[in-house]
Amino acid sequence: MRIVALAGGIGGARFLRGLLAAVGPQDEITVIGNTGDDIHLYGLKVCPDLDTVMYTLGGGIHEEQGWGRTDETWSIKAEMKEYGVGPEWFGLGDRDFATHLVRSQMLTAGYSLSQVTEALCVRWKPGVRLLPMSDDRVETHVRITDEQGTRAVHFQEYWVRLHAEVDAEAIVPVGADTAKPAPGVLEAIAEADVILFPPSNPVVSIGTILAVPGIREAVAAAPAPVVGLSPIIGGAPVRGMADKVLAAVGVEATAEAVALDYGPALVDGWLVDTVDEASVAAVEAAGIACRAVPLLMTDVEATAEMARAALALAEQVRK
Ligand code: FO1
Repeated sequence: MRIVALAGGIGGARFLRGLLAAVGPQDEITVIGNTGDDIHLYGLKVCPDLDTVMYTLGGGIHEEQGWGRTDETWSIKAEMKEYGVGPEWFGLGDRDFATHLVRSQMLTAGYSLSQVTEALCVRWKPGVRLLPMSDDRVETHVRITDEQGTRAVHFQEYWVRLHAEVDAEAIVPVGADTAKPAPGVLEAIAEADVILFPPSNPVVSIGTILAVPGIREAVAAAPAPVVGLSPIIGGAPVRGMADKVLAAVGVEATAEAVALDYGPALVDGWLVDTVDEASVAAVEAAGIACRAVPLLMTDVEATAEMARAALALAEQVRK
């Protein structure tokens, strides 16, 4: 079976680990990763979501943190601080730096981000084909108003420095409107047997991938069933601050509202957590098949069970 999953960072990566445990060796998984969180620092290109997927599936992730490398050291960051060079709020460790150096060196030499990602995966062997959503630069910016007035900040500044404590007034994936899907993205979607939306952020992760012209259309037109898993449980994000960015796009932070926002033109099936069982009828009434199953990714086996439920629902809604 050919499975395509659209994925953001921590939530997406943890779901994919469960998916890999749920499928067999004959199944092929293509992951289309969000690159809207990418940030350029010290002349280096940092791709947090691609790296989180790569490290998580490749066994190099810092498990408790969910991002960055295990057994990390921080000499470079300390040295930068001595030079008075920031940003201090963004934690790039020494081991992680190596990834950004290799990536940036290859990009400067003329390789595309998809080629670089493939090369990095030779080391990490994530067990999936990891494709960036686009080789073109896309950067999510967030409009906020604070004591400095109304301005746009990079998504990482909003998320990491400001902890999403200021209201997000607008979320703009800068560059997405002219970006092209990376090679292989549209083909993978068209040829998939199942398309999954993991419990990633519906606005800044899945939403940004869908904002690349052609991707939303390809998913909607794909013959494969599309099944999503709610990132919202009991009215709150499982992790992260998805509710803050959902408010910016006028969507309530409920499992039902997120399903309806994707809509029946895009998703055929939707999984909510058992605590949200009461929303199943409303989602089904909107034309999306819905089931309530445990959606807490407490360990790999619990996550594999979620993946099995998503694949089973896909079979039930197969056109
Ligand atoms: N998240 C944080 O909360 N603080 C950090 O300092 C931080 C640094 C960082 C460096 C590399 C990387 O790949 C991820 C990093 N993250 C950090 C995670 C990241 O900000 C977000 O969780 C994702 O972009 C959202 O998917």
